[in-house]
Amino acid sequence: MISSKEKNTTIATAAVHAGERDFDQYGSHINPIYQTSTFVFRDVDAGAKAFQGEEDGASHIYSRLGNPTVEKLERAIAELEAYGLPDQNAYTGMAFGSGMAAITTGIIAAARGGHIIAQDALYGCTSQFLDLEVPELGMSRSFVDVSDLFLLEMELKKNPGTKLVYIESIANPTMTVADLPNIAAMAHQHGALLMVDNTFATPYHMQPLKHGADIIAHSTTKYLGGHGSVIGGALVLKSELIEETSLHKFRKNLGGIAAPMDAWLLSNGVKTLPLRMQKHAENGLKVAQFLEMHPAVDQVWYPGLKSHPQYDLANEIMTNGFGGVLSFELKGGFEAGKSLMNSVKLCTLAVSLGTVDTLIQHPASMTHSVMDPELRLEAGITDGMVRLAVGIEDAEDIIHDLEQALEG
Ligand code: LCS
Repeated sequence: MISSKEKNTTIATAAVHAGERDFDQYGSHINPIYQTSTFVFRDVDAGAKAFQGEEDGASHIYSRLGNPTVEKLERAIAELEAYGLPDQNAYTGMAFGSGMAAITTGIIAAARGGHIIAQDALYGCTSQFLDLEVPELGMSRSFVDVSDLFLLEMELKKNPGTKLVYIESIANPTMTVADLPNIAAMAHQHGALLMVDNTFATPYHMQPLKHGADIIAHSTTKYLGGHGSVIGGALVLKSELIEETSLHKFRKNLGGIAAPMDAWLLSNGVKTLPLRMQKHAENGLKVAQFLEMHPAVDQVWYPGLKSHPQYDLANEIMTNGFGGVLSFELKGGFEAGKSLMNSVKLCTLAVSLGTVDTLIQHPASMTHSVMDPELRLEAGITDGMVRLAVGIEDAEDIIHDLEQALEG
C-alpha cells in the first residue's frame, strides 16, 4: 500500500490513496463499511477507558462519536486540503451528514458568543443561518463585500473582538474569488479566525489552508462525492484548533456526523476528484467562452475568463484550472433565462452541482430564494442570473444543447 503522506506524489495520486491506513483483519482491498451504530467493549474496564478517551474522538464507542468508515473519509479529505503543507499531519478532518451540518457546527463552535463578519454572497442557507439564526443563538453578525479589502478592514475595526470571518473561496453563485492571503492576514491581525467554504474550488483548484485559512468547510454533496448520490459535509482544521473550539464535543452533542454508508460512497468519490475536476474545468472554460461570445448573453462570471473581475487573482491562487461552475445573465433578463432553462434537453434543471452531468438552475428563485432579497441584490445575485454547473459530458454536446435552447 502506498502511503501518500510518505511519498512525494502528485495530488491525483494522493487522492487515489488518500485516507488509507491499514488493511482490515480480512485484508479487504476497499475500505469496509462499518454499518454499525455501536461498538462492543471487551469488558467494563475497556468500556470505561474508551469513554475516558472520548474527548479526542479517537475511540470507537458509538457511531455518533466516531466510526472507522467515517474516519477513513475524514483522513482523505484532510490529506487533500493539507496536501503539500509541511505540517500536513497537524490537520484533522471531520465528516458531517450535510454541508450545512458542517458549516453550522463549525460556526457555533468557533464563534460562540462573539461577532462574525460574513461575505455578502454566500450559499442561500448559509446566508439565512447567519442572518436569522445566529443572532438568536447569542452571536452577532455583519455582512460585507470581501472583494473590497478596505470594506473588510473597516468592518473589522467597527467590530473589535470579531471571532470569525466567514467566506466562500469561490462564492455561490456570483463566482467571486476570495483574496485568501490578504483576507487571512487581515482577520488574524484583528484576532479573528478565517473559515472558508471551499466547495466550489475543491482542493484540486485551491487550498485555502496554504493561504492562511483556519477552518475549511465543504458540502461533500458536490465535487468530493461527485456523483450526486450523497448529502454530506466536512470540516478540516488544525487538530489543536479542534481542541480549542471543542469541536468534537459540539459535533457529538449536536449530532451531525456522517453516516457510514454515505462516508463510504464519498470515499469512493474522493479517489477520482482530480480526474473529474480536470474535465469539469476544461469544459467550464469552453462553455464560458462559448456563452461570452453568444449574442444573446449579456455577461458571464467564470474565474478563467479575462473579463472576470478577479481573473489575475484567480490565476495566482488557483491551480489546475478554475472549476466547473459559471453564472451568466442573458440580455433578455429573467424571461430569457426562464425560456433557456425550460428548453435545455441534455442539461438538467436541478439545484446542486458537482455531479458528472450538467445542471442548470435559477439562484434568485431556487438556491438563493431564502436569502434576504435586499442582501441578495446587493451581493450581485440578480433576478436574471442563471447558474450552470458544467458536467463531464463532451463540451461540444453541452454547447450544442445551450445553443439550441438559446435559439428556442
Ligand atoms: N456550501 C456551498 C457552497 C453550497 O453550495 C452548499 C449547497 C452548501 C454549502 C450546503 O451543503 P449541503 O448541506 O446541501 O450539503 N449548495 C447547493 C446549491 O448550490 N444547490 O443546491 C444545494
